[in-house]
Amino acid sequence: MPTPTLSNRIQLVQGDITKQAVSAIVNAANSSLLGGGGVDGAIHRAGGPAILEECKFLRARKYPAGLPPGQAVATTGGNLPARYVIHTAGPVWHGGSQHEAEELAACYQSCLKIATARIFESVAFPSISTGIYGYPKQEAAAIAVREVRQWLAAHEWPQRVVFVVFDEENRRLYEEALAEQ
Ligand code: AR6
Repeated sequence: MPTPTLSNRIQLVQGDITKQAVSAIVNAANSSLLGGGGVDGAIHRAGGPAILEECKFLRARKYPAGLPPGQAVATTGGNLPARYVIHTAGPVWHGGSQHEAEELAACYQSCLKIATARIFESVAFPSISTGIYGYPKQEAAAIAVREVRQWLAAHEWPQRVVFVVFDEENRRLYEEALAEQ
């Protein structure tokens, strides 16, 4: 079989991340790990109570002060088509001077690190921080694409990354970021 090129290993899909049949989907969570709105709410609704149970356990045992910024942790995918959920808490946008870009990049790296260590075949990412947390979408897309490309160039696993965008604007911005760099 020919070696897949980097661009073959990255896909862009517009739709609902909870429907993705991948090894793991990433949740744009918050440090409490106890659920919320946006994609976090959608994942817990679709995945059922097993995800929240594991999140509560992790919160109590491993992260009593909350999941630190830029870190990630995996749980079951419950009833989702994806076997696992990787939870990460993106930065809240405060204008860009409070290390938001570094923190967002760290989120992507931490999720990918878990995927590599656990030999996940495929991972789907939402556009972390670009909803309720208010991160400018164009900058966030550029960081997402840059971090995933760098990681895949250096690691065999995950073999495939899917960017799942919800809205038309993000779809266009990711298309541009993927075409550009
Ligand atoms: N599939 C894919 N993308 C989605 C979906 C979905 N089902 N639903 C929303 N998006 P957000 P944040 C997109 O607000 O900005 C929660 O309360 C959405 O259009 O979900 O990181 C958490 O608990 C946007 O582009 O996450 C935190 O408190 C992107 O997902 C806080 O929100 C992220 O939007 C995190 O805020």
